[in-house]
Amino acid sequence: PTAELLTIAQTVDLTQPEIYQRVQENLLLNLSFWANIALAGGAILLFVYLGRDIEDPRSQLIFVSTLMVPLVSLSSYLGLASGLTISFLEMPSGHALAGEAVLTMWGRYLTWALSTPMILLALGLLAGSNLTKLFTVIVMDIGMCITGLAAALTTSSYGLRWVWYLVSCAFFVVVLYVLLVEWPEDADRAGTTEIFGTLKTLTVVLWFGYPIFWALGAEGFAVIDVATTSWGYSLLDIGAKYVFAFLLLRWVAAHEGTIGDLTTSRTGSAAAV
Ligand code: RET
Repeated sequence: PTAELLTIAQTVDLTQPEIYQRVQENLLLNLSFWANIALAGGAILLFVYLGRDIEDPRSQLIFVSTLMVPLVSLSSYLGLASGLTISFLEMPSGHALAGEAVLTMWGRYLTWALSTPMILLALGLLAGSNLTKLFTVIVMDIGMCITGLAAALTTSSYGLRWVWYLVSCAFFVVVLYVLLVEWPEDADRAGTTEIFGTLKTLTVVLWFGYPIFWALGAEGFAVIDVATTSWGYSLLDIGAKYVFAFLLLRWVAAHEGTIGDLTTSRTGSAAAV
């Protein structure tokens, strides 16, 4: 059978060993999981090394938060590689693959709810955000991931899959607003404009790729196959997590003082945490 057929089944009642077997047989898909597991392992070691001498508590918090990203990622991809967080779901009528059981990597959407808030916490601390904005951006982001999960798991109605998708997009708009409008002003005051600007652009551009892949992949219009979609997400992950984290941590390690000053000079900011 071709790689495409391995991601489509006659029945949704596949056991975990059967799902695992199919992942094993789809070399491209399996490779996208293990490449990311290896990358996460390497990143964890590198980040611990980069952060070894940081003493300022706020800078340490940025480090811990950023370190959580590869830790969550490793667990997320392990869930997929083992077949634990993959299901075959029968697509509702109206969908391009209606009536067929399609491999759905729902573990991705679940673990984004844990990894993306860490990225935003680190960015917000860098920008000198207050607690209100931090809270807002993080809960909206979790809302985006969970409703994205709901979109992927809904099998009762094709239309409702897209309703969930739109709800998720609405949460995403709030995240974008804070990133593009609120935090740049805070970063100006905090003296972190340049690095914040770079990371903001990287984040906004790459994060847009996720809803696009969702819409084009098997969850949405099914114009690209499951393995290609999976590689798409994996490549976006590399930029949105690892390039992001590396640039951030390298900067923080070199400018601990700038972050530390925020703690003492700006009362009422998230420095309180
Ligand atoms: C979904 C589908 C529904 C609409 C929207 C989405 C956005 C997802 C995003 C994910 C970002 C993930 C990252 C992971 C790194 O660990 C859920 C795909 C708006 C923006 C950065």
